[in-house]
Amino acid sequence: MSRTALRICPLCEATCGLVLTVDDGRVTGARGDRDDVFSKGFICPKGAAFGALDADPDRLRGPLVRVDGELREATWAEAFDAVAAGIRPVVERYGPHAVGVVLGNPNVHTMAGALYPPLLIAGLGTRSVFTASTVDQMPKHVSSGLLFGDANLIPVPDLDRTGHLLLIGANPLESNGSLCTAPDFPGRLRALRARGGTLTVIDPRRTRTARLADRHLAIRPGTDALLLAAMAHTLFEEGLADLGERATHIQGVDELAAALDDFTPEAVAAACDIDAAAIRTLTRELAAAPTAAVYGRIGSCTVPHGTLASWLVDVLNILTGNLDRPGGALFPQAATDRTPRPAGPGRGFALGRWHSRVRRHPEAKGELPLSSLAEEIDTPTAEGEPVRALVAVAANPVLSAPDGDRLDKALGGLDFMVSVDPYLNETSRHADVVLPPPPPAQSPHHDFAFNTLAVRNQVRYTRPAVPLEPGRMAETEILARLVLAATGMHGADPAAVDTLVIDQTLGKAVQAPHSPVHGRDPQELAGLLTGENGPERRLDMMLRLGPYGDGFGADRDGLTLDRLLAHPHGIDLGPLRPRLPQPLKTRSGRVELLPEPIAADLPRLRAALDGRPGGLVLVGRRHLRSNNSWMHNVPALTGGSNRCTLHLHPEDAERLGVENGQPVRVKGAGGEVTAPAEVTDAVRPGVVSLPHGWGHDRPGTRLGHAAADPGVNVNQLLDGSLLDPLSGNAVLNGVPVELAPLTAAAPERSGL
Ligand SMILES: Nc1nc2c(c(=O)[nH]1)N[C@H]1C(S)=C(S)[C@@H](COP(=O)(O)OP(=O)(O)OC[C@H]3O[C@@H](n4cnc5c(=O)[nH]c(N)nc54)[C@H](O)[C@@H]3O)O[C@H]1N2
Ligand SMILES: Nc1nc2c(c(=O)[nH]1)N[C@H]1C(S)=C(S)[C@@H](COP(=O)(O)OP(=O)(O)OC[C@H]3O[C@@H](n4cnc5c(=O)[nH]c(N)nc54)[C@H](O)[C@@H]3O)O[C@H]1N2
Ligand code: SF4
Ligand SMILES: [Mo]
Repeated sequence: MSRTALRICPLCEATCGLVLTVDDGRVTGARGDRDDVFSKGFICPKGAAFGALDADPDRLRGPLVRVDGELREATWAEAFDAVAAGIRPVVERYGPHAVGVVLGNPNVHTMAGALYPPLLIAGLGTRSVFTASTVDQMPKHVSSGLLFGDANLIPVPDLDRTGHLLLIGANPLESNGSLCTAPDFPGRLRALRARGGTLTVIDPRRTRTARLADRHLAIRPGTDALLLAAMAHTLFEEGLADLGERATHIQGVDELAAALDDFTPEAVAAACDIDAAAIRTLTRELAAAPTAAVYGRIGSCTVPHGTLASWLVDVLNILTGNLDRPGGALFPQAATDRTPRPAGPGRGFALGRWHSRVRRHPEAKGELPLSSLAEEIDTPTAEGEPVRALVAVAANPVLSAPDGDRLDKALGGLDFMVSVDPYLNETSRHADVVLPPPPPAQSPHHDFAFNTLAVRNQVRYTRPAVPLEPGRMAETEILARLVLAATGMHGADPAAVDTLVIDQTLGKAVQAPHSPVHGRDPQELAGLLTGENGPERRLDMMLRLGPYGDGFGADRDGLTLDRLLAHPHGIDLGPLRPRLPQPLKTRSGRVELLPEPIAADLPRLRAALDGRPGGLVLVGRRHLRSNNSWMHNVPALTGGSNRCTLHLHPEDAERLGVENGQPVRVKGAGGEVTAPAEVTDAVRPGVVSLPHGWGHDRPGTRLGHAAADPGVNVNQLLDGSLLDPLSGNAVLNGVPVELAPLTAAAPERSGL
């Protein structure tokens, strides 16, 4: 029997609505949902391969528990018994910080990942928290925390209305966008150009996005903060700064102008390898555009001045009057956001409330750098305990983080490790217990994270497209049981976890004067919640307390889970709207343009003015049919141009005597890898590029297809010491490397 079912795609940040074809409980096809209020039918090759990914025979079907050194199939009860028995003694003997928590990227793509990890961390009381954010966007969180008082308040370019987009270190034609949720990002960029707008791309590679642009500047990697500082400087120098209507909500303009005094276009030109005249033109165009948005992503974050670059992106939006105005960069308002409180001073954003044990890295947003995970496990110090037990949820840091070999070894030395992961891969192979979530078709979906970053306010929820197979456990239940097992409540009813959250949240809401439920009885409110299970009741609660909610009856037309379920293609909540000053949580209640930690980091940027790196530097790249480390096991998504090759410019190839296809040894501070050369002028001279997430040749994994063409782990070139100091984010781009061509017959065949 063939039927269709709706499912929001969880495979990248674009969150497209899909129509799945289901035959006998198996997904046999996927197409874009033309009625989806947001994606309107768009689909990419990854979404189209949803069925193949869902049905990957290498997905684990049940839990694994290590017995006598070997992972064996076990019952769920045995698996959670083993988790409790593994974690509790470590907490009791060494304290909570000896238990590390590692959260990977797919947590932002599942409901479970949004709802339970915060409870796990709070319940354990551990400060040993590491996530994919510190190999990704932590600089943006820190800059938003400092500017706006809220690390999660990130302005998003108003793609559909802007007249001018300056796109820095992002390649949405391959990535489909990031920190800017926009189904059919490519189509939206084409529409920008079609309506007479301008697209400028800053990227050391001539990417597919750059080819679409009016102008592409191939900057020297790692120097964007200098370029952006020079643009801000030019706005002041040429009298082009104009804060517009929001000026009353912004402080620190004069101090900012003084702080950027040295960063003239002429001063930065050599380091960036961009003409001073071009920088001035870029700036004048940005200032002259009727509306404009500056947007930076991976290439602007994962660099030595990631926080400064992220800050300067918004500084430019602010100085050109484009922050918080239609066509500029605005703050989305998601349906599950907290009830908006009245505008006014907040608690501000603190950095470095505690530090990592070994190298004293400051925490940011409650996290320590993922780059320091290995040393926090393998290096004893006089003070504090090493991490001895690890909970990894949807994380593959052996491939995603610097120096995978060291981490691989460190994980092998843990007292206990549990992985919540569908695959036995480079990281989960070290676990003593592996808890596999069901495939995506069997999971419900709502985008808690990405709706706060979407270019249009909208809300969608899809129930599981296919019922849970026998023997499967929903990921929400897996994580609820994991929370109980890890926090000394092993065996309690997992529904109690949701009940506890609901009671606490409603208890607080009724006390908040600005809440629509102020003064009501929390038990009565809890009784009003609908939903088939705990996670659905929590979603209902968040929707009803949220900015569009019914306030539990206060607004009859407001949002509830029932109303959302009656709209299976979602509910459109309109274009992004100006919101200042309401969401600001700085101590001043205003946008603080020159926060102290930023000012204190500017001398480091000034020192970079003299930088003229002579040697080769490495940057990354993404391929449309791939996603980080976990989609190389699907035949439909591999092959063709999706290969782990080393891009290098013809001039560099000639100088080094490298021919197309020849194996090349790449050496970095953390190690070396060998990959075949792909000579292409898409990279600028002096820059080589390797994609990440490859290196599937370790023993003990169960990734049949990926292991057949494993590629190499680019992060082995890093030793984990290069960080953006304010955010603890790893430097993954602009990393110095050396090349040595090998003859095809050389023994080093890894990655070929
Ligand atoms: N050199 C270099 N390194 C990089 C990057 C780069 O650009 N260059 N990019 C960085 C970025 S942006 C990121 S976000 C990180 C990603 O780093 P990670 O999050 O560590 O890696 P992923 O490959 O996204 O997947 C993590 C794990 O999630 C599992 N998984 C997939 N679906 C689910 C699910 O539904 N539930 C659960 N529980 N698990 C699931 C996968 O099997 C995989 O083991 O990598 C970073 N590393
Ligand atoms: N197909 C696919 N889609 C994905 C992913 C994937 O792995 N594959 N990963 C997802 C994840 S987790 C994320 S975070 C997003 C990332 O989304 P994007 O940020 O759009 O990702 P990239 O395609 O890596 O684009 C980064 C660009 O920065 C450039 N770059 C490198 N160094 C510098 C520099 O110093 N300065 C400048 N200006 N540019 C530089 C690189 O050449 C590259 O083109 O993509 C998401 N979507
Ligand atoms: S663009 Fe992203 S969300 Fe849309 S179909 Fe492709 S992978 Fe899925
Ligand atoms: Mo990411």
